Amino acid sequence: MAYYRCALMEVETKFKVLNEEFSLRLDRNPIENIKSRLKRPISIRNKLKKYGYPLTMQNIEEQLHDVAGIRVVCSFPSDVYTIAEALLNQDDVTLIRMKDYIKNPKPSGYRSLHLIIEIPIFLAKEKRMMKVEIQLRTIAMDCWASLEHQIHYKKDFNFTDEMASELALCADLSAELDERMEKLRKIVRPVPETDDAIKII
Ligand code: 0O2
Repeated sequence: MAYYRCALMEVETKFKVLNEEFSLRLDRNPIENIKSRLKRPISIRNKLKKYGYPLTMQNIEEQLHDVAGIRVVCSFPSDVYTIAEALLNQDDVTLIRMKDYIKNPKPSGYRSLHLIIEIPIFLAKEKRMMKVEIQLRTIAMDCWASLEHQIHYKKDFNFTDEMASELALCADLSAELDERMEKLRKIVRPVPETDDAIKII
């Protein structure tokens, strides 16, 4: 777990550096907040069991991608892609998997950009490659996901179709909020020409 903690420190620093740089260039903070967490031992055990793997160090490293997780909450949808691309352009970051639940939301309405990356951590006598799961989302996406997590996700309650539709409708409202706020941002703070180099994925 100490190695995963080191990997979280590395990735968190990368995001803080990017936020610092972009806030100078854009005159606003593209990252609202960053939260990191290590998967609890009981959740590690349960997930391996669910996939049918015995609890071994090798299986934890090879079969689980989310032992170390970071959630990056951005201001606007375009910030999510700008920050993700800037991270993935770094030469010590290897993309293992990307799932774009913003372009393709889950049936529940869940939206976020998920990346699994591998980065090196440098110890006294060795270099280890570590996997980290990153969830990037906007404030509106985070608001929906946090509330849905409390009332529905993995909860042992028989949700009716009507209740699920209501949650999906709330997700649509949060997507509309993102869209409208982004439109306003573009009017008030158009991206400076010097930022043309920042391509959207
Ligand atoms: P928790 O409680 O947040 O830790 P894998 O993780 O690779 O085995 P999969 O299907 O590839 O499985 O993962 P997925 O669905 O791409 O992403 C998993 C994580 O995304 C979840 O972690 C949640 O944090 C978040 N997530 C996915 N779907 C939903 C959703 O419908 N609602 C909410 N609120 N969050 C979601 P955990 O470990 O499942 O849960």
